[in-house]
Amino acid sequence: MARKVMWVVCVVVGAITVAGCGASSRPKIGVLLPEKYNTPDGMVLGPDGNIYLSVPNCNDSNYPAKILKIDRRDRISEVFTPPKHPQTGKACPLGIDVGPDGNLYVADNQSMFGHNDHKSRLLRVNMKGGKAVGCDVLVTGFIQSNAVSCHGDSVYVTETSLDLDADPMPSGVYRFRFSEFKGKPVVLKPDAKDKHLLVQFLTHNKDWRVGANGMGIDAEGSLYVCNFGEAALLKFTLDDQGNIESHKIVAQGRGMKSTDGLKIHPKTGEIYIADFIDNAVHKVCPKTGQVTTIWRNEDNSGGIGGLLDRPSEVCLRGDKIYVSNIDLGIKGNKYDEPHTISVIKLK
Ligand SMILES: [Ca+2]
Ligand SMILES: [Ca+2]
Repeated sequence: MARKVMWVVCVVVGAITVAGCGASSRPKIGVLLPEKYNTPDGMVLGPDGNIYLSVPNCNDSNYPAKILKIDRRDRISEVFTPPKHPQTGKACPLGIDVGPDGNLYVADNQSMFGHNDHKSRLLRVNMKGGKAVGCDVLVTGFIQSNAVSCHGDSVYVTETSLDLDADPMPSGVYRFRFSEFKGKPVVLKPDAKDKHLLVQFLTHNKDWRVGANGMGIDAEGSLYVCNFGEAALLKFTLDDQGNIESHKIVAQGRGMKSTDGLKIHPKTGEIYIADFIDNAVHKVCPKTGQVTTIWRNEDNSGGIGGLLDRPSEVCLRGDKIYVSNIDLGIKGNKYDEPHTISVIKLK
């Protein structure tokens, strides 16, 4: 049944900003990546205690994209080589999550290789006994599939642009029931007309035309989504039928210049966000919208010594925040060595 897509225009809840970088928050290199894993991005903590890491290698695609794991001692090993798109010859894994079936659900964002013509996909890497045993294409037809979150009977995928020519630019979140993934892939209708589109919203930033990005779902089932170009964190609640019930901007700006990948702390509910533009990691209180900047450093740090170098994703494990430095060579940043996952101690 066709769903009425909810358009959202939000009002910011009251909030104050606390910016500050305590010396003890200084990041270190958690994982030093070799050249063959030159572009780290999406991460998720698996139930086995390993962090699963997407490595799209879009900075130097002489090396194939990989899914790696980072074990409890921060050692890396290969899990899977995602299949190349049959038309583009590239795979570009970004957002990743572990489904209730133990498989990895991975966005394959072809726009990172310049393909903005509905070629992006959602993949499922089938896992057995901790090893990848195959891969299925679940959904095709995204322009820029990005973050992936599994919750309940569904998988949610952010679409970073629904119309690259529109200004302001719409983006949104698609939802698919796991029960739909039988046989052939789901093929999305273009022009934001597909029934799986759950919600859409706008990005006005003309310099950074980047919309829905990082995403997470809290214990109550509320959906948190980053609107990158608006430097905003949005919250949506869903009713029993899975329709959008309420929406608000939890925080916008207030020390954040962009909102990229996010993770929700499983105990405190606080939301950790990678700020790609500002080489920063922030913590947002979901109740008050207070933004605490945990770390920020200047551009062109290179990533030396663990400094942030265009961070795109965070992941929480134990008392550490892991930060992927995607290091895209755009808008003032040079793609350079070292290639790193930074680690910041949680206070
Ligand atoms: Ca750099
Ligand atoms: Ca670097």
